[in-house]
Amino acid sequence: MNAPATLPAAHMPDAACAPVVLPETLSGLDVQGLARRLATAQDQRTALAKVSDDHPGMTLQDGYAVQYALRALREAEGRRVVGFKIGLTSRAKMLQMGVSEPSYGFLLDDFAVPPGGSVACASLIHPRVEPEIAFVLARPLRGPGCSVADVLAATAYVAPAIEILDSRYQAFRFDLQSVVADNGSSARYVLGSAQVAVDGLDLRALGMVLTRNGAHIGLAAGAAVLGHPAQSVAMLANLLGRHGERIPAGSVLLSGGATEAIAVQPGDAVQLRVGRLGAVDVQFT
Ligand code: OOG
Ligand code: MG
Repeated sequence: MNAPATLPAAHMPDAACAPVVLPETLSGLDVQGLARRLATAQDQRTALAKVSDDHPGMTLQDGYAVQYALRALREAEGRRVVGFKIGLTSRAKMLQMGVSEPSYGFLLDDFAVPPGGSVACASLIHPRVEPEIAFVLARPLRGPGCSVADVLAATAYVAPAIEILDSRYQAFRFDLQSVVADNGSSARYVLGSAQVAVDGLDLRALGMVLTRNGAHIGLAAGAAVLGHPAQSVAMLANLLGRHGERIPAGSVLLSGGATEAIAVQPGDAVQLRVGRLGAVDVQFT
């Protein structure tokens, strides 16, 4: 594995500047109330009806207004944003969730699970795992106008990653505006210890093999994610750029599940192998 020459301190991005996203149809009071409702659902592990049930006119921008309010609540608790995830970037995921557009969310410092670590199912509502390719940035990225080449040039390294989702909505049922409000079902992630530079690596052709207790539960190639996982990161930078936000150096970026997400339960041992990036494991108790 060709280790990159200089590595940023992972999980220590330089100062992020969270914008305020104004709602379109919701009142400021609604936005704060929904953000608190979602934070409480997460803290108390109780599933809610999707937020658009009570606000049928709410738009995607309203969803992001709630997500940014949720982020402000978490930051006020002393938690730090260490990166972002983009989701619903593969056909498999769009079909599974009935949503046809990518969306992004933030990753907090305490979402990170060490490779080989364990996650208590009781700490979550109904966890699912996804096979992903993670990017860690050496340099900041700012949309609009970010391309695959810009992403690859700004990347310190890539690593295999298992994202652990946990929708705060009953039965993982939602529409795009509701899942965006719920921070894209973000809960935990496990980054493999491989730190592979992208030079000479064709991310599209990397095989991704997800197993649970030794049995195959997902098979894909990097190209399952928008044709190229770096395309997905470019889209993330461009979507964030719309809200005036840049992605700081050192950020961890999850490019999206390459297969359907799979439900897990106590006793499950999950492994993801990604071509030359090696393997990452997580246990559920
Ligand atoms: C929404 C999050 C999707 C991905 O990688 O596609 C996601 C969900 O399916 O709950 O993280
Ligand atoms: Mg994901």
